[in-house]
Amino acid sequence: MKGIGGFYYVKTAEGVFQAKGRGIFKKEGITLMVGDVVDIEVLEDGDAVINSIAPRKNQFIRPPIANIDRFIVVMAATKPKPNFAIIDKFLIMAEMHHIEPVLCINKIDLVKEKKLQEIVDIYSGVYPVVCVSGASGEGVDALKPYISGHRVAFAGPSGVGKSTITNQLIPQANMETGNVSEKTARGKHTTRHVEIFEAFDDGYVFDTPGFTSFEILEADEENLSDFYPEIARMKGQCRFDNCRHMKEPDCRVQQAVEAGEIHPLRYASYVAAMEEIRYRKKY
Ligand SMILES: Nc1nc2c(ncn2[C@@H]2O[C@H](COP(=O)(O)OP(=O)(O)O)[C@@H](O)[C@H]2O)c(=O)[nH]1
Ligand SMILES: [Mg+2]
Ligand SMILES: [Zn+2]
Repeated sequence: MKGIGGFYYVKTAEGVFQAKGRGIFKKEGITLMVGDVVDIEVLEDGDAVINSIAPRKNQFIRPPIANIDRFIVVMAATKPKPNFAIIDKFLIMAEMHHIEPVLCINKIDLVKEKKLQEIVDIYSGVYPVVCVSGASGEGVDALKPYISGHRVAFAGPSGVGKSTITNQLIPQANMETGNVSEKTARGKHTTRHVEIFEAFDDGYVFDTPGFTSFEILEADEENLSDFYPEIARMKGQCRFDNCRHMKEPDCRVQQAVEAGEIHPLRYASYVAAMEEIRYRKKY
């Protein structure tokens, strides 16, 4: 549940135990992470020793957490203006780590219905989309089913309202909100630890400032399309087996864009990511 000062707090059916990792973990360079599923042995004094760590579904270094199974990718309808390239990178990151994403469009109080619908339309055929106002709390209940029974992390650019929404859903999380710049936030939180909160209905939410950035896109030319569900669906339907859906003839994906089956902005995001990968390879 939490790691602080060399101690780990392990939740069990019999309550929470304060535990230390076995010495061997350190020797072997194994770091325990919040989110880990572990075996413990309770000692006479009531403390415990962590004997083993179950294989992880996924793990992240920054923040250091393991076993996320859902991302709530938050964007703002405006303020800041949507950056679709960045949103799509969070979605790609989710796909790569076998994390189910939900897209949450926040600050709906600041835009007209039509403008909101335009954003929803980009993603609605691909991912669940939930529209909320973290400020007023409108719509946030619709996120609850995506948290129940899951290990959830919020992801998205800074300033979009991740902390505000978390506080609406889990008041005890008490996240800092507002214009805390990265730097002051870090200065204030030099002793800040990572923690996971019990939400409701066996749901857990990682208390992190949120994934605001991502590791460099780890995708490559061959697998990029696997991380766009609407493109992945068309696998094997192009003329060439190794079609990258860029300028190849008889490409099912390019046809789908023209026919309006794939949203042009999502395709543009795919093309931009592919170009980034190719550029990286060259230099
Ligand atoms: N108008 C409006 N402002 C919001 C909403 N949600 C959050 N904010 C404001 O947006 C700013 C950034 O929110 P915060 O939760 O700190 O964003 P984070 O960086 O993603 O955690 C704060 O000033 C919030 O008060 C919303 O639904 N509507
Ligand atoms: Mg925040
Ligand atoms: Zn193709």
